[in-house]
Order: sequence, then C-alpha cells, then structure tokens
Amino acid sequence: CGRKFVTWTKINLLLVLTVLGVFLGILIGFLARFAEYGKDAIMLVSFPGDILMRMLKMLILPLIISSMIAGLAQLDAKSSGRMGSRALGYYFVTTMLAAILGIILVTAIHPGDPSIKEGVDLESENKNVYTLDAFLDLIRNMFPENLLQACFQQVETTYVKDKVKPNYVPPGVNFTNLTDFENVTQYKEKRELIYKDGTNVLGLIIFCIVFGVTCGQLGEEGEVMVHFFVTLNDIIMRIVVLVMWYSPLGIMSLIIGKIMSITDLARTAQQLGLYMLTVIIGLVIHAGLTLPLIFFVITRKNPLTFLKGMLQAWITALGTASSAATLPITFRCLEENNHIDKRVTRFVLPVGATVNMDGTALYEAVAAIFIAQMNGINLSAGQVIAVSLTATAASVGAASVPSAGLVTMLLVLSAVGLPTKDITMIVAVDWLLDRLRTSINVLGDAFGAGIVHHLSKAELDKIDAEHARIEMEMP
Ligand code: DAS
Repeated sequence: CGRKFVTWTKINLLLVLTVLGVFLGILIGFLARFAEYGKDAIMLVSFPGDILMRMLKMLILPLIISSMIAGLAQLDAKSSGRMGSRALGYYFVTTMLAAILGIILVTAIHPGDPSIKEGVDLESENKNVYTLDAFLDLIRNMFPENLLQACFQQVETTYVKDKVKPNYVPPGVNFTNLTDFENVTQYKEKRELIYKDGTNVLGLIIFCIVFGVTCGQLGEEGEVMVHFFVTLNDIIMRIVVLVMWYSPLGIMSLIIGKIMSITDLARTAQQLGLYMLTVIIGLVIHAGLTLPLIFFVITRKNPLTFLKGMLQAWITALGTASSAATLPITFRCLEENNHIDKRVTRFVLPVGATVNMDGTALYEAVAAIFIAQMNGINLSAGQVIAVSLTATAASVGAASVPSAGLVTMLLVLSAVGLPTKDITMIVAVDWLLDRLRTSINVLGDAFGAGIVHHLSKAELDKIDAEHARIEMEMP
C-alpha cells in the first residue's frame, strides 16, 4: 500500500499541498491573531496572498477573450445557440432553487431576533471597519437605478469624506479597467473610504460572443484568427499550471491575513452564529444535495467523482473569495480532471462565473430575511416572493469579486423596504461567508458545464465526425 500511496500522492500532490496550506493558514492565523500583531504584520503575511490574487487577475482577461472566441469559433451558430440556452436555463433554475432554499431555512431556523440589535450602537460598532455614514452613502449612491445597469454598467465610486462620485461608464468593451477586478475597501486614518468595483466583464463577454461566432462563420478565411486564439488559450492554460503550483502558499497567506484581521470575534459569534449557521447549512444542502442530484438525474454520472475533480478550484475560491480569480483553476479542473470538452468550458465558464451565483442568491435571501427578523418585521407572502426574485436577480448583477454579494444585497433590501443600514450588522462576518458562497458559485458553474457537455455531446460528436470526414477527403 506504500507504493499505492506514493502514486496517489503524485497524482494529487498539488491538492495535498493546497489542503495543507488551508489548515496551516487557519492554525497560524488564529495563533497570530491572539498574539495581537499589528497591521504591519498582517500586511506582511498577506503579501504572498496578494501576489496570488494578482497572478490570477493577470490571467483573467486573456483567458476570457481567448477561451470564448476560440470556443465559439469552433462551433456553428446553431449549436452555440443551443448550448447557450441550455446553460442559461440551468443557471436560472439552480439560482432560483438556491434562493428558495435559503428562504425556507431562514424562516425555519429563525436566526434573527430584535435582541441582537439591542446594545449594538451601529455607529460605534463599526468605527474600526467602516464609518457607518460613509458605507451607507457609498452604497446608496452607487446603487444603480435598475438591475440592467448593475449587470452592464461599470461602476466606480470613490467616497472621500462627504463626496460620493459614482461614475457610470457606458457598457461596452473598456479594456482599461477590465483587469481591475479589485474590490478595494480601505478605511484610512483620514476617514476616507475607497470602494472600487471596476468590473465590466459582461460587456466583454458579449463582444467576444459576437466576435467568436462571426469568426467561426468566416470559414477558411477565419482559420488564422481561430488558430491564434486557440494557441493563445493553450499558452494561458500552461501559465495557469505554474500559478496553481504557487497557490498553496498564496491561499495559506490569504487565510492567515484574513483571520488576523477579524474584529470582535466573540461578539460576532455570539450574535451572528445562528445566522452564519443558516447560510452554511443552506450552502451545504445546495452543493451537497440539490446540484449533485440535478447533475446525476441529467448525466447519470457520479457527482462525487465530479466534485473530487473540482476540489482544487473549490479551495482556490475559498482562498480568493472571487469566482473570476478562480476561473483559470476552474477551467483546468474541468478540462483536465473531469474531461469536459473545451468547446463547452470555453463558452459557458466565463458566462457562468459572471452571472451564475447560486451561493450568492441563497446568501442574499437569508441575509435579507435575517435583517427583517432582527427588526421584528414579518414579511408578507408577496414580500417573500419578492425576496426570492430579487435575490436571484441581484446574484446575476453581483460581480465576481470579493464581497460583491454584500453590495448587490441592497437591491433585495430596497425591494421589500427593509432598513438598509442594518447591512453593517453582517459586514463583520462577510469575509467568511463570502468565501463559502463563492466556492458554491464555482461548483454551480462547474456542474453547469458538466450538464451542458452531456446535453451537447451528440452535436459535438457530429461536428468532430464532420471535421474528420473533411480531413479524410483532403488531397
Ligand atoms: N465573491 C463573489 C464571487 O466571486 C460572490 C459574492 O460576493 O457574493 O462569486
């Protein structure tokens, strides 16, 4: 069995190292936290993690462009249309299911109670994280008039003292800010709060879909262009392997840095423990039961084997709290471990990572009703239905960057007239819940790619057979 263990470890060495990184990160994080190190130590310890985030973000732009154009150019318009509609249908159904599951659980467990708010002076409680007014003004001002804007607009809001400057940049391919997946919330001594959510991925994805399909229709003329993007995609995926071997250290550093900077652990656990448990139970049921069941019913394949192949991406999502940053690893796990056709992953993954967020929908439904319970408000049936719909819609609008779901939750709270200021009650635990819901978002995208691959297999085989026949006839 020693030889078997060595073989197993060689195949799973990276996964073993990454899991080790997570455990060491948690252990060192809590040890360092109780040692009360200062901000400098946190910055230092978080440095390797920042490097990992920057490496992954560096890959996202070329990866999305090359994968979408290469993937779509190798399909005809009809099959990519069918593939796209299957993917969007799966995204809508699973996201709605997640939101409804969240509502059932938060209503059954009832974690919110007016006593939680007693004695919590929202103003003083948040001095060391956000200035309450700053946070509220920021959110209130950046909150776009309607969801379409949230999906397609690029919002950059800088809050400096009493000024909030939301810049709504018109949709379209704006390369300058696309690599800025940073969701930077810094609280500086001069009471400046800077929040940047510079994402315009959907604008890029739509551009790539049109470009890729057009490229594919060019036939021979487009061959050179298709070959360029296929080669670019192969190069990017090779670079991803290098980043993956660095990720155990980076993920460990991200976890240490986060744990060291938690504030008020005891109060948070005491007041928000049941709320966090509700979210966690919901995420586990959704990813451990709902998604595997849908996957098994449609593909008749073992969902556990599929999940094992996704472990590396799941842990990276836990470390980075960003579906976009995890995208390169998600590609690799699906194509290398689960053998999903590249023409499927290249098309559905960038779209899924941006609009399909089951974990976020569940989280926003739970958090909104938790806030209602904390205020002793009993929502009517109509309001509960509004919560499930707006939580689904808000998860589409959430960018795939850290804490995006916390921001778009305002859509849900506003839709049912809940006090938006209470969002600061749950900010303290968002660093953990964000990681958990992001990892479920990634698993939802992965199962989606597996299902679309299964449903499109016949067409893909037909395209391959056609290519083989043409090759045979070539002189
Ligand atoms: N962190 C987001 C993501 O990358 C999810 C969220 O904030 O809800 O998927």
